[in-house]
Amino acid sequence: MNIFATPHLRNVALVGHGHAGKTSLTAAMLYTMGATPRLGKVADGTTVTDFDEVAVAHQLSTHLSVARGVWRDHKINLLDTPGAPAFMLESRPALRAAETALLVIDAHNGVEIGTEQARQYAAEFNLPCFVFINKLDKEQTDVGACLTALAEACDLRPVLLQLPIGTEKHFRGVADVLRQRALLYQPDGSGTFTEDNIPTSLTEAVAKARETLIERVAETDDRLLEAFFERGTLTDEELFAALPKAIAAHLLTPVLVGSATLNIGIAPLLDALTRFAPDPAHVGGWLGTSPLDADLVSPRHVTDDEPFAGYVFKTLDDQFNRISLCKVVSGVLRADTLVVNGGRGSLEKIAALYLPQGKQLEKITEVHAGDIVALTKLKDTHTGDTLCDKSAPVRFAPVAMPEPAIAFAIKPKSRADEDKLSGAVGKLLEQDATLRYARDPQTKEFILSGCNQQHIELTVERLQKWYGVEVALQAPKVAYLETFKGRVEVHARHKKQTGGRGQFGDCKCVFEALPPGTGFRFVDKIVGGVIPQQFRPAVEKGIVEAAEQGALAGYPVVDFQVELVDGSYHTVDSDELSFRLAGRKAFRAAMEKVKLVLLEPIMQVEVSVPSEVAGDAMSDLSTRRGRILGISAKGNRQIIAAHVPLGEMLSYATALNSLASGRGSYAMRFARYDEAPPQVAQRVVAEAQAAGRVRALEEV
Ligand SMILES: Nc1nc2c(ncn2[C@@H]2O[C@H](COP(=O)(O)OP(=O)(O)OP(=O)(O)O)[C@@H](O)[C@H]2O)c(=O)[nH]1
Ligand SMILES: [Mg+2]
Repeated sequence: MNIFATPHLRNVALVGHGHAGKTSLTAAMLYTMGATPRLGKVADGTTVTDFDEVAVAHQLSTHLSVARGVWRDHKINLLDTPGAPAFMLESRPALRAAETALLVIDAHNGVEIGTEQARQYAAEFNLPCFVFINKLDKEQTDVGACLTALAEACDLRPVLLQLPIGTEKHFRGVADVLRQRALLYQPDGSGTFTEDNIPTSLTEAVAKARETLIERVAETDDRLLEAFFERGTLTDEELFAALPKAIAAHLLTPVLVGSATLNIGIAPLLDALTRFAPDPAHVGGWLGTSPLDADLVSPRHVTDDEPFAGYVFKTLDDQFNRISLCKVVSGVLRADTLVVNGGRGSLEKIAALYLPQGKQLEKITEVHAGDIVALTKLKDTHTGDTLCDKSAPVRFAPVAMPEPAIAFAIKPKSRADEDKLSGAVGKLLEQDATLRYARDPQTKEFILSGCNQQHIELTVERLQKWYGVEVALQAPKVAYLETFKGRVEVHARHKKQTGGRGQFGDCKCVFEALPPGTGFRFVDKIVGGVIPQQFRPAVEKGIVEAAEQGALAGYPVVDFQVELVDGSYHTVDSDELSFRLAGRKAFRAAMEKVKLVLLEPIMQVEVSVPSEVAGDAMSDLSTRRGRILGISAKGNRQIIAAHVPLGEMLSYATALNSLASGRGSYAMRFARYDEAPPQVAQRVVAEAQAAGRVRALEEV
């Protein structure tokens, strides 16, 4: 049975810090639900959700992945997401498609920066959280510390539904706070357990946890609070009825404990999700807009009774097919349906429907509101698009992704690699909404931008492994510019007499520097016909061409004005080319007479670090010639805003990583160009000369 109605669906996004055990937990849940014949292991590359070879090679998830199982008549869609900073943004579309965020915590490490980040994303998408404290078989675990940090750093109201039985290698089960029973597991990973009374060593702690739970639940509802004051407790019925409401209203966060790799505590987690987590209809509706008028709000309710609308939250490429993962927001979608792409207006034929199980697809005939479906062979539908019934078009806003923070130049290793590059990168861009690709018009380099160095490195690895394109990774050259100071008048003449018809162009121009950011301006001041009208634009063209390569270090020259004031021509020999060459000559002559200046790009940088290293981060920015604009506190972190030359930021990712012990992050964008200080200019000029980028002035 694969078709489930909305109330029997649960969409759960597993999110949290890298390495916390999300993929292992997904594997344990799938195995416990009987969806896989064996317990998949990250180390062996046998999990359902870490299927791609780059992820397996690095033992981390690189993109979101969906799998499902059935538990107590409910279908649970699990959206496993990456926690490494390079790929963590992938958890955003997963959270968009889910109704519950399952925060996975490493019991030894406690709440980490990725936990806080995942919590923030969950809040942004308005999702209630469940917490699974994983790895209780590890040494030095502290559930109490996790609860404190969940309350303080994550602003949650955690309530323990279970207590661990035993610690470290003696960890063998969980004590159920609600039912006051002990689940004692076989240590073989089979998930087999027996039920027993709570061990005496834990009875007091479990009784206390139950009291706290009852109090916390009572506090979420005035009527319950009254009953609680009257009777001093709540009935099980009251408790079970109130818990899901309190969770869905973000008033409480249930906390469960266990070990993914030992398969301990998984069945009770699945129980809790089916009993207490909201079904897709709980969110009420999705706010869409009319495709024809973005101001016209068009809400959709998560119910089979409304026309079909779905949101494509992820695109995968398994090298044969493009697979679009679609969240069915409203209506029922059946195979062999014609739908419309709400944003693009194009029609899409949905020939077949599939349920995703990692990379495997299983054909089905229909899906209901709230479910997740995989579609293949869509012609013109991309991540973030809406598909809908033709009779009721709608468009949901795509999940916002921040701009990339780091850029690298990639150099194809051979001609064949260069030919394949654009196509292959195009496919990667389709699958990774955080990647950007462009050709730098100035340096002619192919620029790949992403979240951090690891993101780019693994993308390059994927280019090679998936698409057979080999590229070398280089730090991008900084796009310097040139300008000059002052005003100068030059007279340039291009004359050539070689047998037959000669060439003649002659112009007098005034070059004058303009304020930064003004660009280039050409003013035609010719009076009478000393240069005929049709040749004057040729002078400008010659100057513009020559200005592409400055005399200082070969970078484009900007921010100046040229007045064409005088000149002469020859009735036979003058032509367009002659005046273009005269213009070039004028430019070069002018550059010999003025003071040349190198401009460097300045970036607006925002750095987020734990407060204790904020001082170090600021002095590091100063040594990078940064100007601190401000600093502000955000929880126990400091956000530093600064202007820093791009040339000083190329190795910043690595430096920040060691300075903040992996707990720092930064973003930057272009702010403006500034005059480079002499020592920088000298270095850049020397490098340009060594690389042969500066042409001799007389060479025209
Ligand atoms: N001891 C122990 N190790 C575990 C447990 N769960 C996961 N691990 C190990 O922790 C490591 C990381 O597990 P993953 O499941 O890949 O973690 P993840 O959260 O998916 O990591 P990312 O995808 O990179 O965010 C692997 O080596 C797992 O074998 C556990 O319960 N106990
Ligand atoms: Mg993972």
